[in-house]
Amino acid sequence: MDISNKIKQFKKTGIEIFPDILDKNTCKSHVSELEKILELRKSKGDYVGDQKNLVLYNFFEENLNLSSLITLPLINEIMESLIDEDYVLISNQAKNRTNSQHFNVNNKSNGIGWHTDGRFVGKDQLKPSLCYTVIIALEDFTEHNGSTRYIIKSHNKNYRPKRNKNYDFSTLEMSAGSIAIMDTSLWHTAGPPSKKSRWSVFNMYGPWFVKPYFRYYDMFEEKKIMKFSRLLHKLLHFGSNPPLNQNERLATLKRVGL
Ligand SMILES: O=C(O)CCC(=O)C(=O)O
Ligand SMILES: [Fe+2]
Repeated sequence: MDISNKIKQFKKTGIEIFPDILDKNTCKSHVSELEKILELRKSKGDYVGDQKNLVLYNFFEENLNLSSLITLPLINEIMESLIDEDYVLISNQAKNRTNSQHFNVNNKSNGIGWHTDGRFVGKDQLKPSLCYTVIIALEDFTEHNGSTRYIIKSHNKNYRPKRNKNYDFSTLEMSAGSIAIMDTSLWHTAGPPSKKSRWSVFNMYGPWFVKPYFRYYDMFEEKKIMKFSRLLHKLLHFGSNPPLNQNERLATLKRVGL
């Protein structure tokens, strides 16, 4: 695969698919792990999204094996090229846009209606986009199972779409095991939910100085942190948390070491 050509293409369109990166059995086993985590979180009354949009933030918290979905070598290569080697994870969610039966939750969830995942200062969306969204299809994405809809090249605009307007759109179609990278300025929305399952992972990566959605530093016990790979450690901001004070260190980025 010619990654640099695909990245060039990505910069033009705002979205690019990398087909068949994970094998189907790996996808199936990840889906069954996610289903277990869903049941566990439901039984504890934890946040799991809503009836039409199941959302598991930090899905690797209960099962560190799932962190391989954060640290995939292909994603690493792409992010090092798009950002730099100090890039970090900004957010991560396993999502299933489906009509789920059997339980009743009235939470809020996100990603429904036209939006961007970009960052704004005043009314202007920052350009170039600071962050990139990676979508991993663990099940097929088709036009019949709530696949993400997007507007090609809309990442060049610096304002927000109207959430409920009828725009012409493309549907993100890819088979289980495929990955898409999306510019966070691209206009997109989840498709309408169906009975068919659509487990997937939405990770957002950005430069080291962008705040993560969660305080990973406080989320995990020391024992667990010791088990993190070097890459996961860096991605979860352990190398870029600000020091306690000026006596501990001056540089925010530990690698710089002042
Ligand atoms: O579920 C989807 O297809 C879209 C999700 C999304 O856009 C988001 O979480 O920001
Ligand atoms: Fe989004």
